[in-house]
Amino acid sequence: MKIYNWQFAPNCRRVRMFMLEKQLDLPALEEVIGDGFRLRPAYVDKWPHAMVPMLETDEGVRIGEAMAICRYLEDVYPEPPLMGATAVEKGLVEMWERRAYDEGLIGCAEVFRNTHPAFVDRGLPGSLEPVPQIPDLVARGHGRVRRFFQKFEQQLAHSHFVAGDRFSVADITTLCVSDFAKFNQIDIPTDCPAFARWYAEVTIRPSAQASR
Ligand SMILES: N[C@@H](CCC(=O)N[C@@H](CS)C(=O)NCC(=O)O)C(=O)O
Repeated sequence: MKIYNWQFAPNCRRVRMFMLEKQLDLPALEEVIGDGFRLRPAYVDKWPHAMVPMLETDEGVRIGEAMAICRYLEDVYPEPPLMGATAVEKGLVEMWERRAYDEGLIGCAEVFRNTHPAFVDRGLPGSLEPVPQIPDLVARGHGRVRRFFQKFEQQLAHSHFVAGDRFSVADITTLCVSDFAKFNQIDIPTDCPAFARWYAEVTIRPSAQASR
């Protein structure tokens, strides 16, 4: 098994942290970022979706999309379950993971991709043609991330982990969002004490440290 990786990228970290929580040794990681934070042409030729992460099985099957990769790994390595053990848990984990991604990670990506000078013509990932930055999306991204923190604060005020009593992939995505927000100079808001309690606990997990 091999994973095509960009060490900085939050979506790649989601997969690395997932594997580390499963106590799996990370497989071969091929770093596919070249000059100017651009994917190497050889990788784009191989994977025209032009995004990471991508997992390649020993049989040569290629799976993109972080959660699709995690789903595959969960089936092959079921213990410990990170996507829910019961039907209800599975539904709740998927709901919270999706919210963390849509509302948190995409909000941060709006800020990052529409401000960083290396992404001037790369407002969206995965496009082989230029996509200009849109400055108005920066304020929209900030609003999205603010609402993400507020929503997750309400959840974490009465739930130990994001999707309930058990650590799950929803916590992994939420941690990756939190650190991506920090990279964009967006801290956990001071009126989110439950989120800060959760972050302090999850960020010291060995998987969180080793996946950085
Ligand atoms: N929906 C995809 C998103 C993947 C994605 O956006 N990957 C970014 C890195 S975090 C990427 O490949 N960027 C390449 C680029 O900017 O050229 C997933 O969940 O895996």
